[in-house]
Amino acid sequence: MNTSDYRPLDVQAIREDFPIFTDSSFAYLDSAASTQTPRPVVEAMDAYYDTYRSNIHRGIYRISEEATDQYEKARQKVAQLINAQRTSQVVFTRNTTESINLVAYSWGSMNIHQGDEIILTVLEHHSNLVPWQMLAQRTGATLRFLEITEQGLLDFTQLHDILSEKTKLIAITHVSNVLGTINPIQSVIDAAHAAGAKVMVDAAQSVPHFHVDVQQLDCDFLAFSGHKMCGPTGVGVLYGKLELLEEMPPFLGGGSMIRSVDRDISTYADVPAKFEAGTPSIAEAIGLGRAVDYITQAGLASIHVHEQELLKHAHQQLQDIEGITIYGPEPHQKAGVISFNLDGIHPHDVAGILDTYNVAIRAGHHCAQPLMKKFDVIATARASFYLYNTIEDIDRLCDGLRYAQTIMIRRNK
Ligand code: C6P
Repeated sequence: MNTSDYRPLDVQAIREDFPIFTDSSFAYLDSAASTQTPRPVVEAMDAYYDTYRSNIHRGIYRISEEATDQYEKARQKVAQLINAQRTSQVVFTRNTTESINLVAYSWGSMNIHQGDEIILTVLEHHSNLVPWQMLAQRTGATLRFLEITEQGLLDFTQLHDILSEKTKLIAITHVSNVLGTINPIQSVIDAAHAAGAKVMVDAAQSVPHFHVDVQQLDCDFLAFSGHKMCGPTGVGVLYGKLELLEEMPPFLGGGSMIRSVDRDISTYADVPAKFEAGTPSIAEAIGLGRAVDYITQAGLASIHVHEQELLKHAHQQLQDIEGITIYGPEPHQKAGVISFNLDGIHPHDVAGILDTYNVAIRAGHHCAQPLMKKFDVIATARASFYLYNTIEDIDRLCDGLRYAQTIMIRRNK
């Protein structure tokens, strides 16, 4: 883990940037679903709407040039964040889901054929599963799955059994959104490349939380969402190796993605424009650029260390609650997510009662139904952390869980 920019976070100062935390008793513990937005990000988008709102890449006038400039600067910031070699390797999409679908349709239609194999893991979010199922159904390819150990760690030893010359792609999440497990993706990428396969990394839960360096990893594709890293909804990122993006056909056709258009045929723009058909999410991309500044100023290593402290405290405190089952590995093997269940109380009831206690968590299958089946549960409760969370938030969660237990015992009498 790169710790070069580590310094302790000033969490109280950070919280002041988020108007929602004016209510200091509000414990927002659902950042894995979507984070809160700091004022500087909202202000950057307001500045676009108030002072230079216009379309990009087409206007020959001042405010349109300003909008184009800010949009492209946001791309540069994202490229720097993940250490992409070139800015053009960053494609703006709507979210992680769209980025993965883009690869499944575009790269998949050229490179996946009958009899080919795609390796996934049982930890995948539906966004990194369903697009590959659809591709397999279209092409006659087969999906193979890496399982996990009882502790919720990837069973890496299996990879060598299922990796073969038939494997064309491994699609793997960097961090599980349910268990928080940090997967050993460097080893997976190295093994995949040795076998001639490409790797798509779902980085929705990693890029916001610690340094991710695409050149060091040597991954072929990587996807993440702006709304999970203090940015707005409606903008996401696809990173790809340039030679792959260049040979891939477009995903959506329309304006902005063409070089020239005739009645029967068109030629296409260079990457990334080839993959950005139509008017993009301009304000949102600008907001994402500001969000990248925001989390970079806080320091990705600082965010990671802070989340580790919260996780350790949460594990210690939650373990003391009677009838609790915690899913997933030890804090040092995961990012800021903790899933659990309380004996005899449905996780939806847990979340509902916690809401009355001013604590927001997520409950459900977390768009990871195969993983729920693996643990033989239909749902879990999940608390997830980010740079603005405090030890007090976790203590409030634990108090709220005890409160939920007393209420349910009373109700069931
Ligand atoms: N997980 C959660 O509460 P989108 O919706 O496209 O921005 O992100 C999809 C996605 C893909 N991969 C992982 C690992 C994810 O965690 C998510 C989103 C949210 O866990 C919403 S279901």
